[in-house]
Amino acid sequence: MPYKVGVVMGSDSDWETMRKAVEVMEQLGITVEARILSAHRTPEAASAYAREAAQRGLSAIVAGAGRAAHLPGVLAAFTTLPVIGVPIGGGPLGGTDALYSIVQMPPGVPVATMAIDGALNAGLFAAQIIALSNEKVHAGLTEYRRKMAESVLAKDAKLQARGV
Ligand code: RP5
Repeated sequence: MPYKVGVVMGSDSDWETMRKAVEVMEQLGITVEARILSAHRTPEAASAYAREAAQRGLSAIVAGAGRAAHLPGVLAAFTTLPVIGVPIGGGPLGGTDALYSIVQMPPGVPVATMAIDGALNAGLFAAQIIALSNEKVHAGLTEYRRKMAESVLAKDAKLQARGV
């Protein structure tokens, strides 16, 4: 599979959330690499990762961070690859700090910001980018949607049979 996505998180404590992005992309047959890089504590390693990402063959970067979550924006500053940001919940402000830090990028350097703890959607969004030029991933996403609809309809059928 020629397409590779980088999943970067600010701390190992972000993994339980970010693993959802990794898992859904792997289910769709996308090669994923995961890294722990901090915008504040390892700024040089984080910027080097973003600078080298395109030439290393990455198609997109999913970046999750909590609190003063500058990681997605810093990565976006060093690459023109699409960067998808995941605000990690928790902490005294419940993740709204991370959400605002990630979503309010200045004009010219976008980060596609997901919901707080929205790592699953981040993985799916990266897959949708790859699906533009990869029929296998496109077919996998179509099947994912079909199964999702099927499961909602099955729940509805159960409710209808049981009554309210
Ligand atoms: C942790 O601090 C987070 O969940 C997170 O990702 C991180 C932010 O890292 P720095 O870039 O501030 O080091 O508590």
